Amino acid sequence: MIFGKERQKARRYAGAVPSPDRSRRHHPDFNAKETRGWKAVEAEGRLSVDGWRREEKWALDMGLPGADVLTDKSIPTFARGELPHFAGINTFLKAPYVENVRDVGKYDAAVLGIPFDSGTTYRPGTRFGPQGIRRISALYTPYNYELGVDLREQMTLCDAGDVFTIPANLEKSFDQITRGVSHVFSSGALPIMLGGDHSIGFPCVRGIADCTSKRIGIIHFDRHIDIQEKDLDERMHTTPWYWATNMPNVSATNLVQLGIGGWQVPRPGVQVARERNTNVLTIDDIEEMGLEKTAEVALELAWKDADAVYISFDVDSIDCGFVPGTGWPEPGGFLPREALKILGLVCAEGICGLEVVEVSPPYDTSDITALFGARVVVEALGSLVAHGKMGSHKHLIDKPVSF
Ligand SMILES: [Mn+2]
Repeated sequence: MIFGKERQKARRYAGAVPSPDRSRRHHPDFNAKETRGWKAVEAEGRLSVDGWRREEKWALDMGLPGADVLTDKSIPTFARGELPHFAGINTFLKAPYVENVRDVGKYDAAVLGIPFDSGTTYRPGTRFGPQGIRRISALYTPYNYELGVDLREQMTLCDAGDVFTIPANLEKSFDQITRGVSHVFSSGALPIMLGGDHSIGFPCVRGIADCTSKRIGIIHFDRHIDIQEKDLDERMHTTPWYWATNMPNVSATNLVQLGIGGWQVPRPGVQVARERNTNVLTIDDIEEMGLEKTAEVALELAWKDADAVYISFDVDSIDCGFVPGTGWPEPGGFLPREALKILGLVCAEGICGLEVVEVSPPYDTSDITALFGARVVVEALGSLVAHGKMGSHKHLIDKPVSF
């Protein structure tokens, strides 16, 4: 440690003054406190590169070796795998497309699109959500710096494609969605759903709840309460939790609703939340409590006498300045980094499924809403991997379905 005048002097020559023990430090303050930034640099060195090398080898095999003039001999003639980010046929994160959906259980997690917007009560367009999220997910590498995880090295992910929804019929679509989610969940792969409007919350949770006798809690990020019985005479995107919490193993007292508030919360939904005793935290509650405490409280309530937790992430929980491409934009929600922080913390305990809903590419600007949707998925996967919880849902499957 250096103090007083010596420290001042060292500061002036920061960058030129090697630290006593760690010569790569750029600033003497790094010696006093190990920064997360540096810890992450070190953590990368402990990650395997085997999956990456395997992918390069596969790419050369599938895409033919590149032209002789190239010095990088890992580049194929036809783009295969991660690179270049602007090329290729997009699945989510360029994960393998599982054409035969019976093979989905060979993977730790499976992304499935639910292109459905017939439950919208204002702006439509979320039927293009899965395509929008997949396309912009090509920006991402499978590696996260702060977490020190590499999904390609530490888990297997596939893209099962989209559920065949029926645009003119909510009920037929719900049954199709439940069947698709049940199939994936029963296979052992963790189901990750790309919506779609929020009406899919009910059939998605039902798809999991049908395959288990265990009890499921829900952590719900939203500006809207989404628990009225009907809207416009149908089970629209304002209603999923009314129907989900009617199921015997999905209790409303394990429903934790984060970020609810503003001028778009229908009173019929508030009445049901009160009757059923759900757990609602506003943005002000969360700000006062802090992000860590919020996650702690959410976990405590969602897991109380429950065996698993499902995450439902509505992108409109974020301040509408960050998510223009959504069905019911509302100012005053989360900052993106706040919601991502809470999401990572709650996923650290393990989840039985995740949905990201209400991404509407036709209303989006520069793909930023779709990008945030993709980020929600990778953030959840990263947290599961970092905390050793990938696969923790498998013990729940005691009533698997087969079609
Ligand atoms: Mn919403």
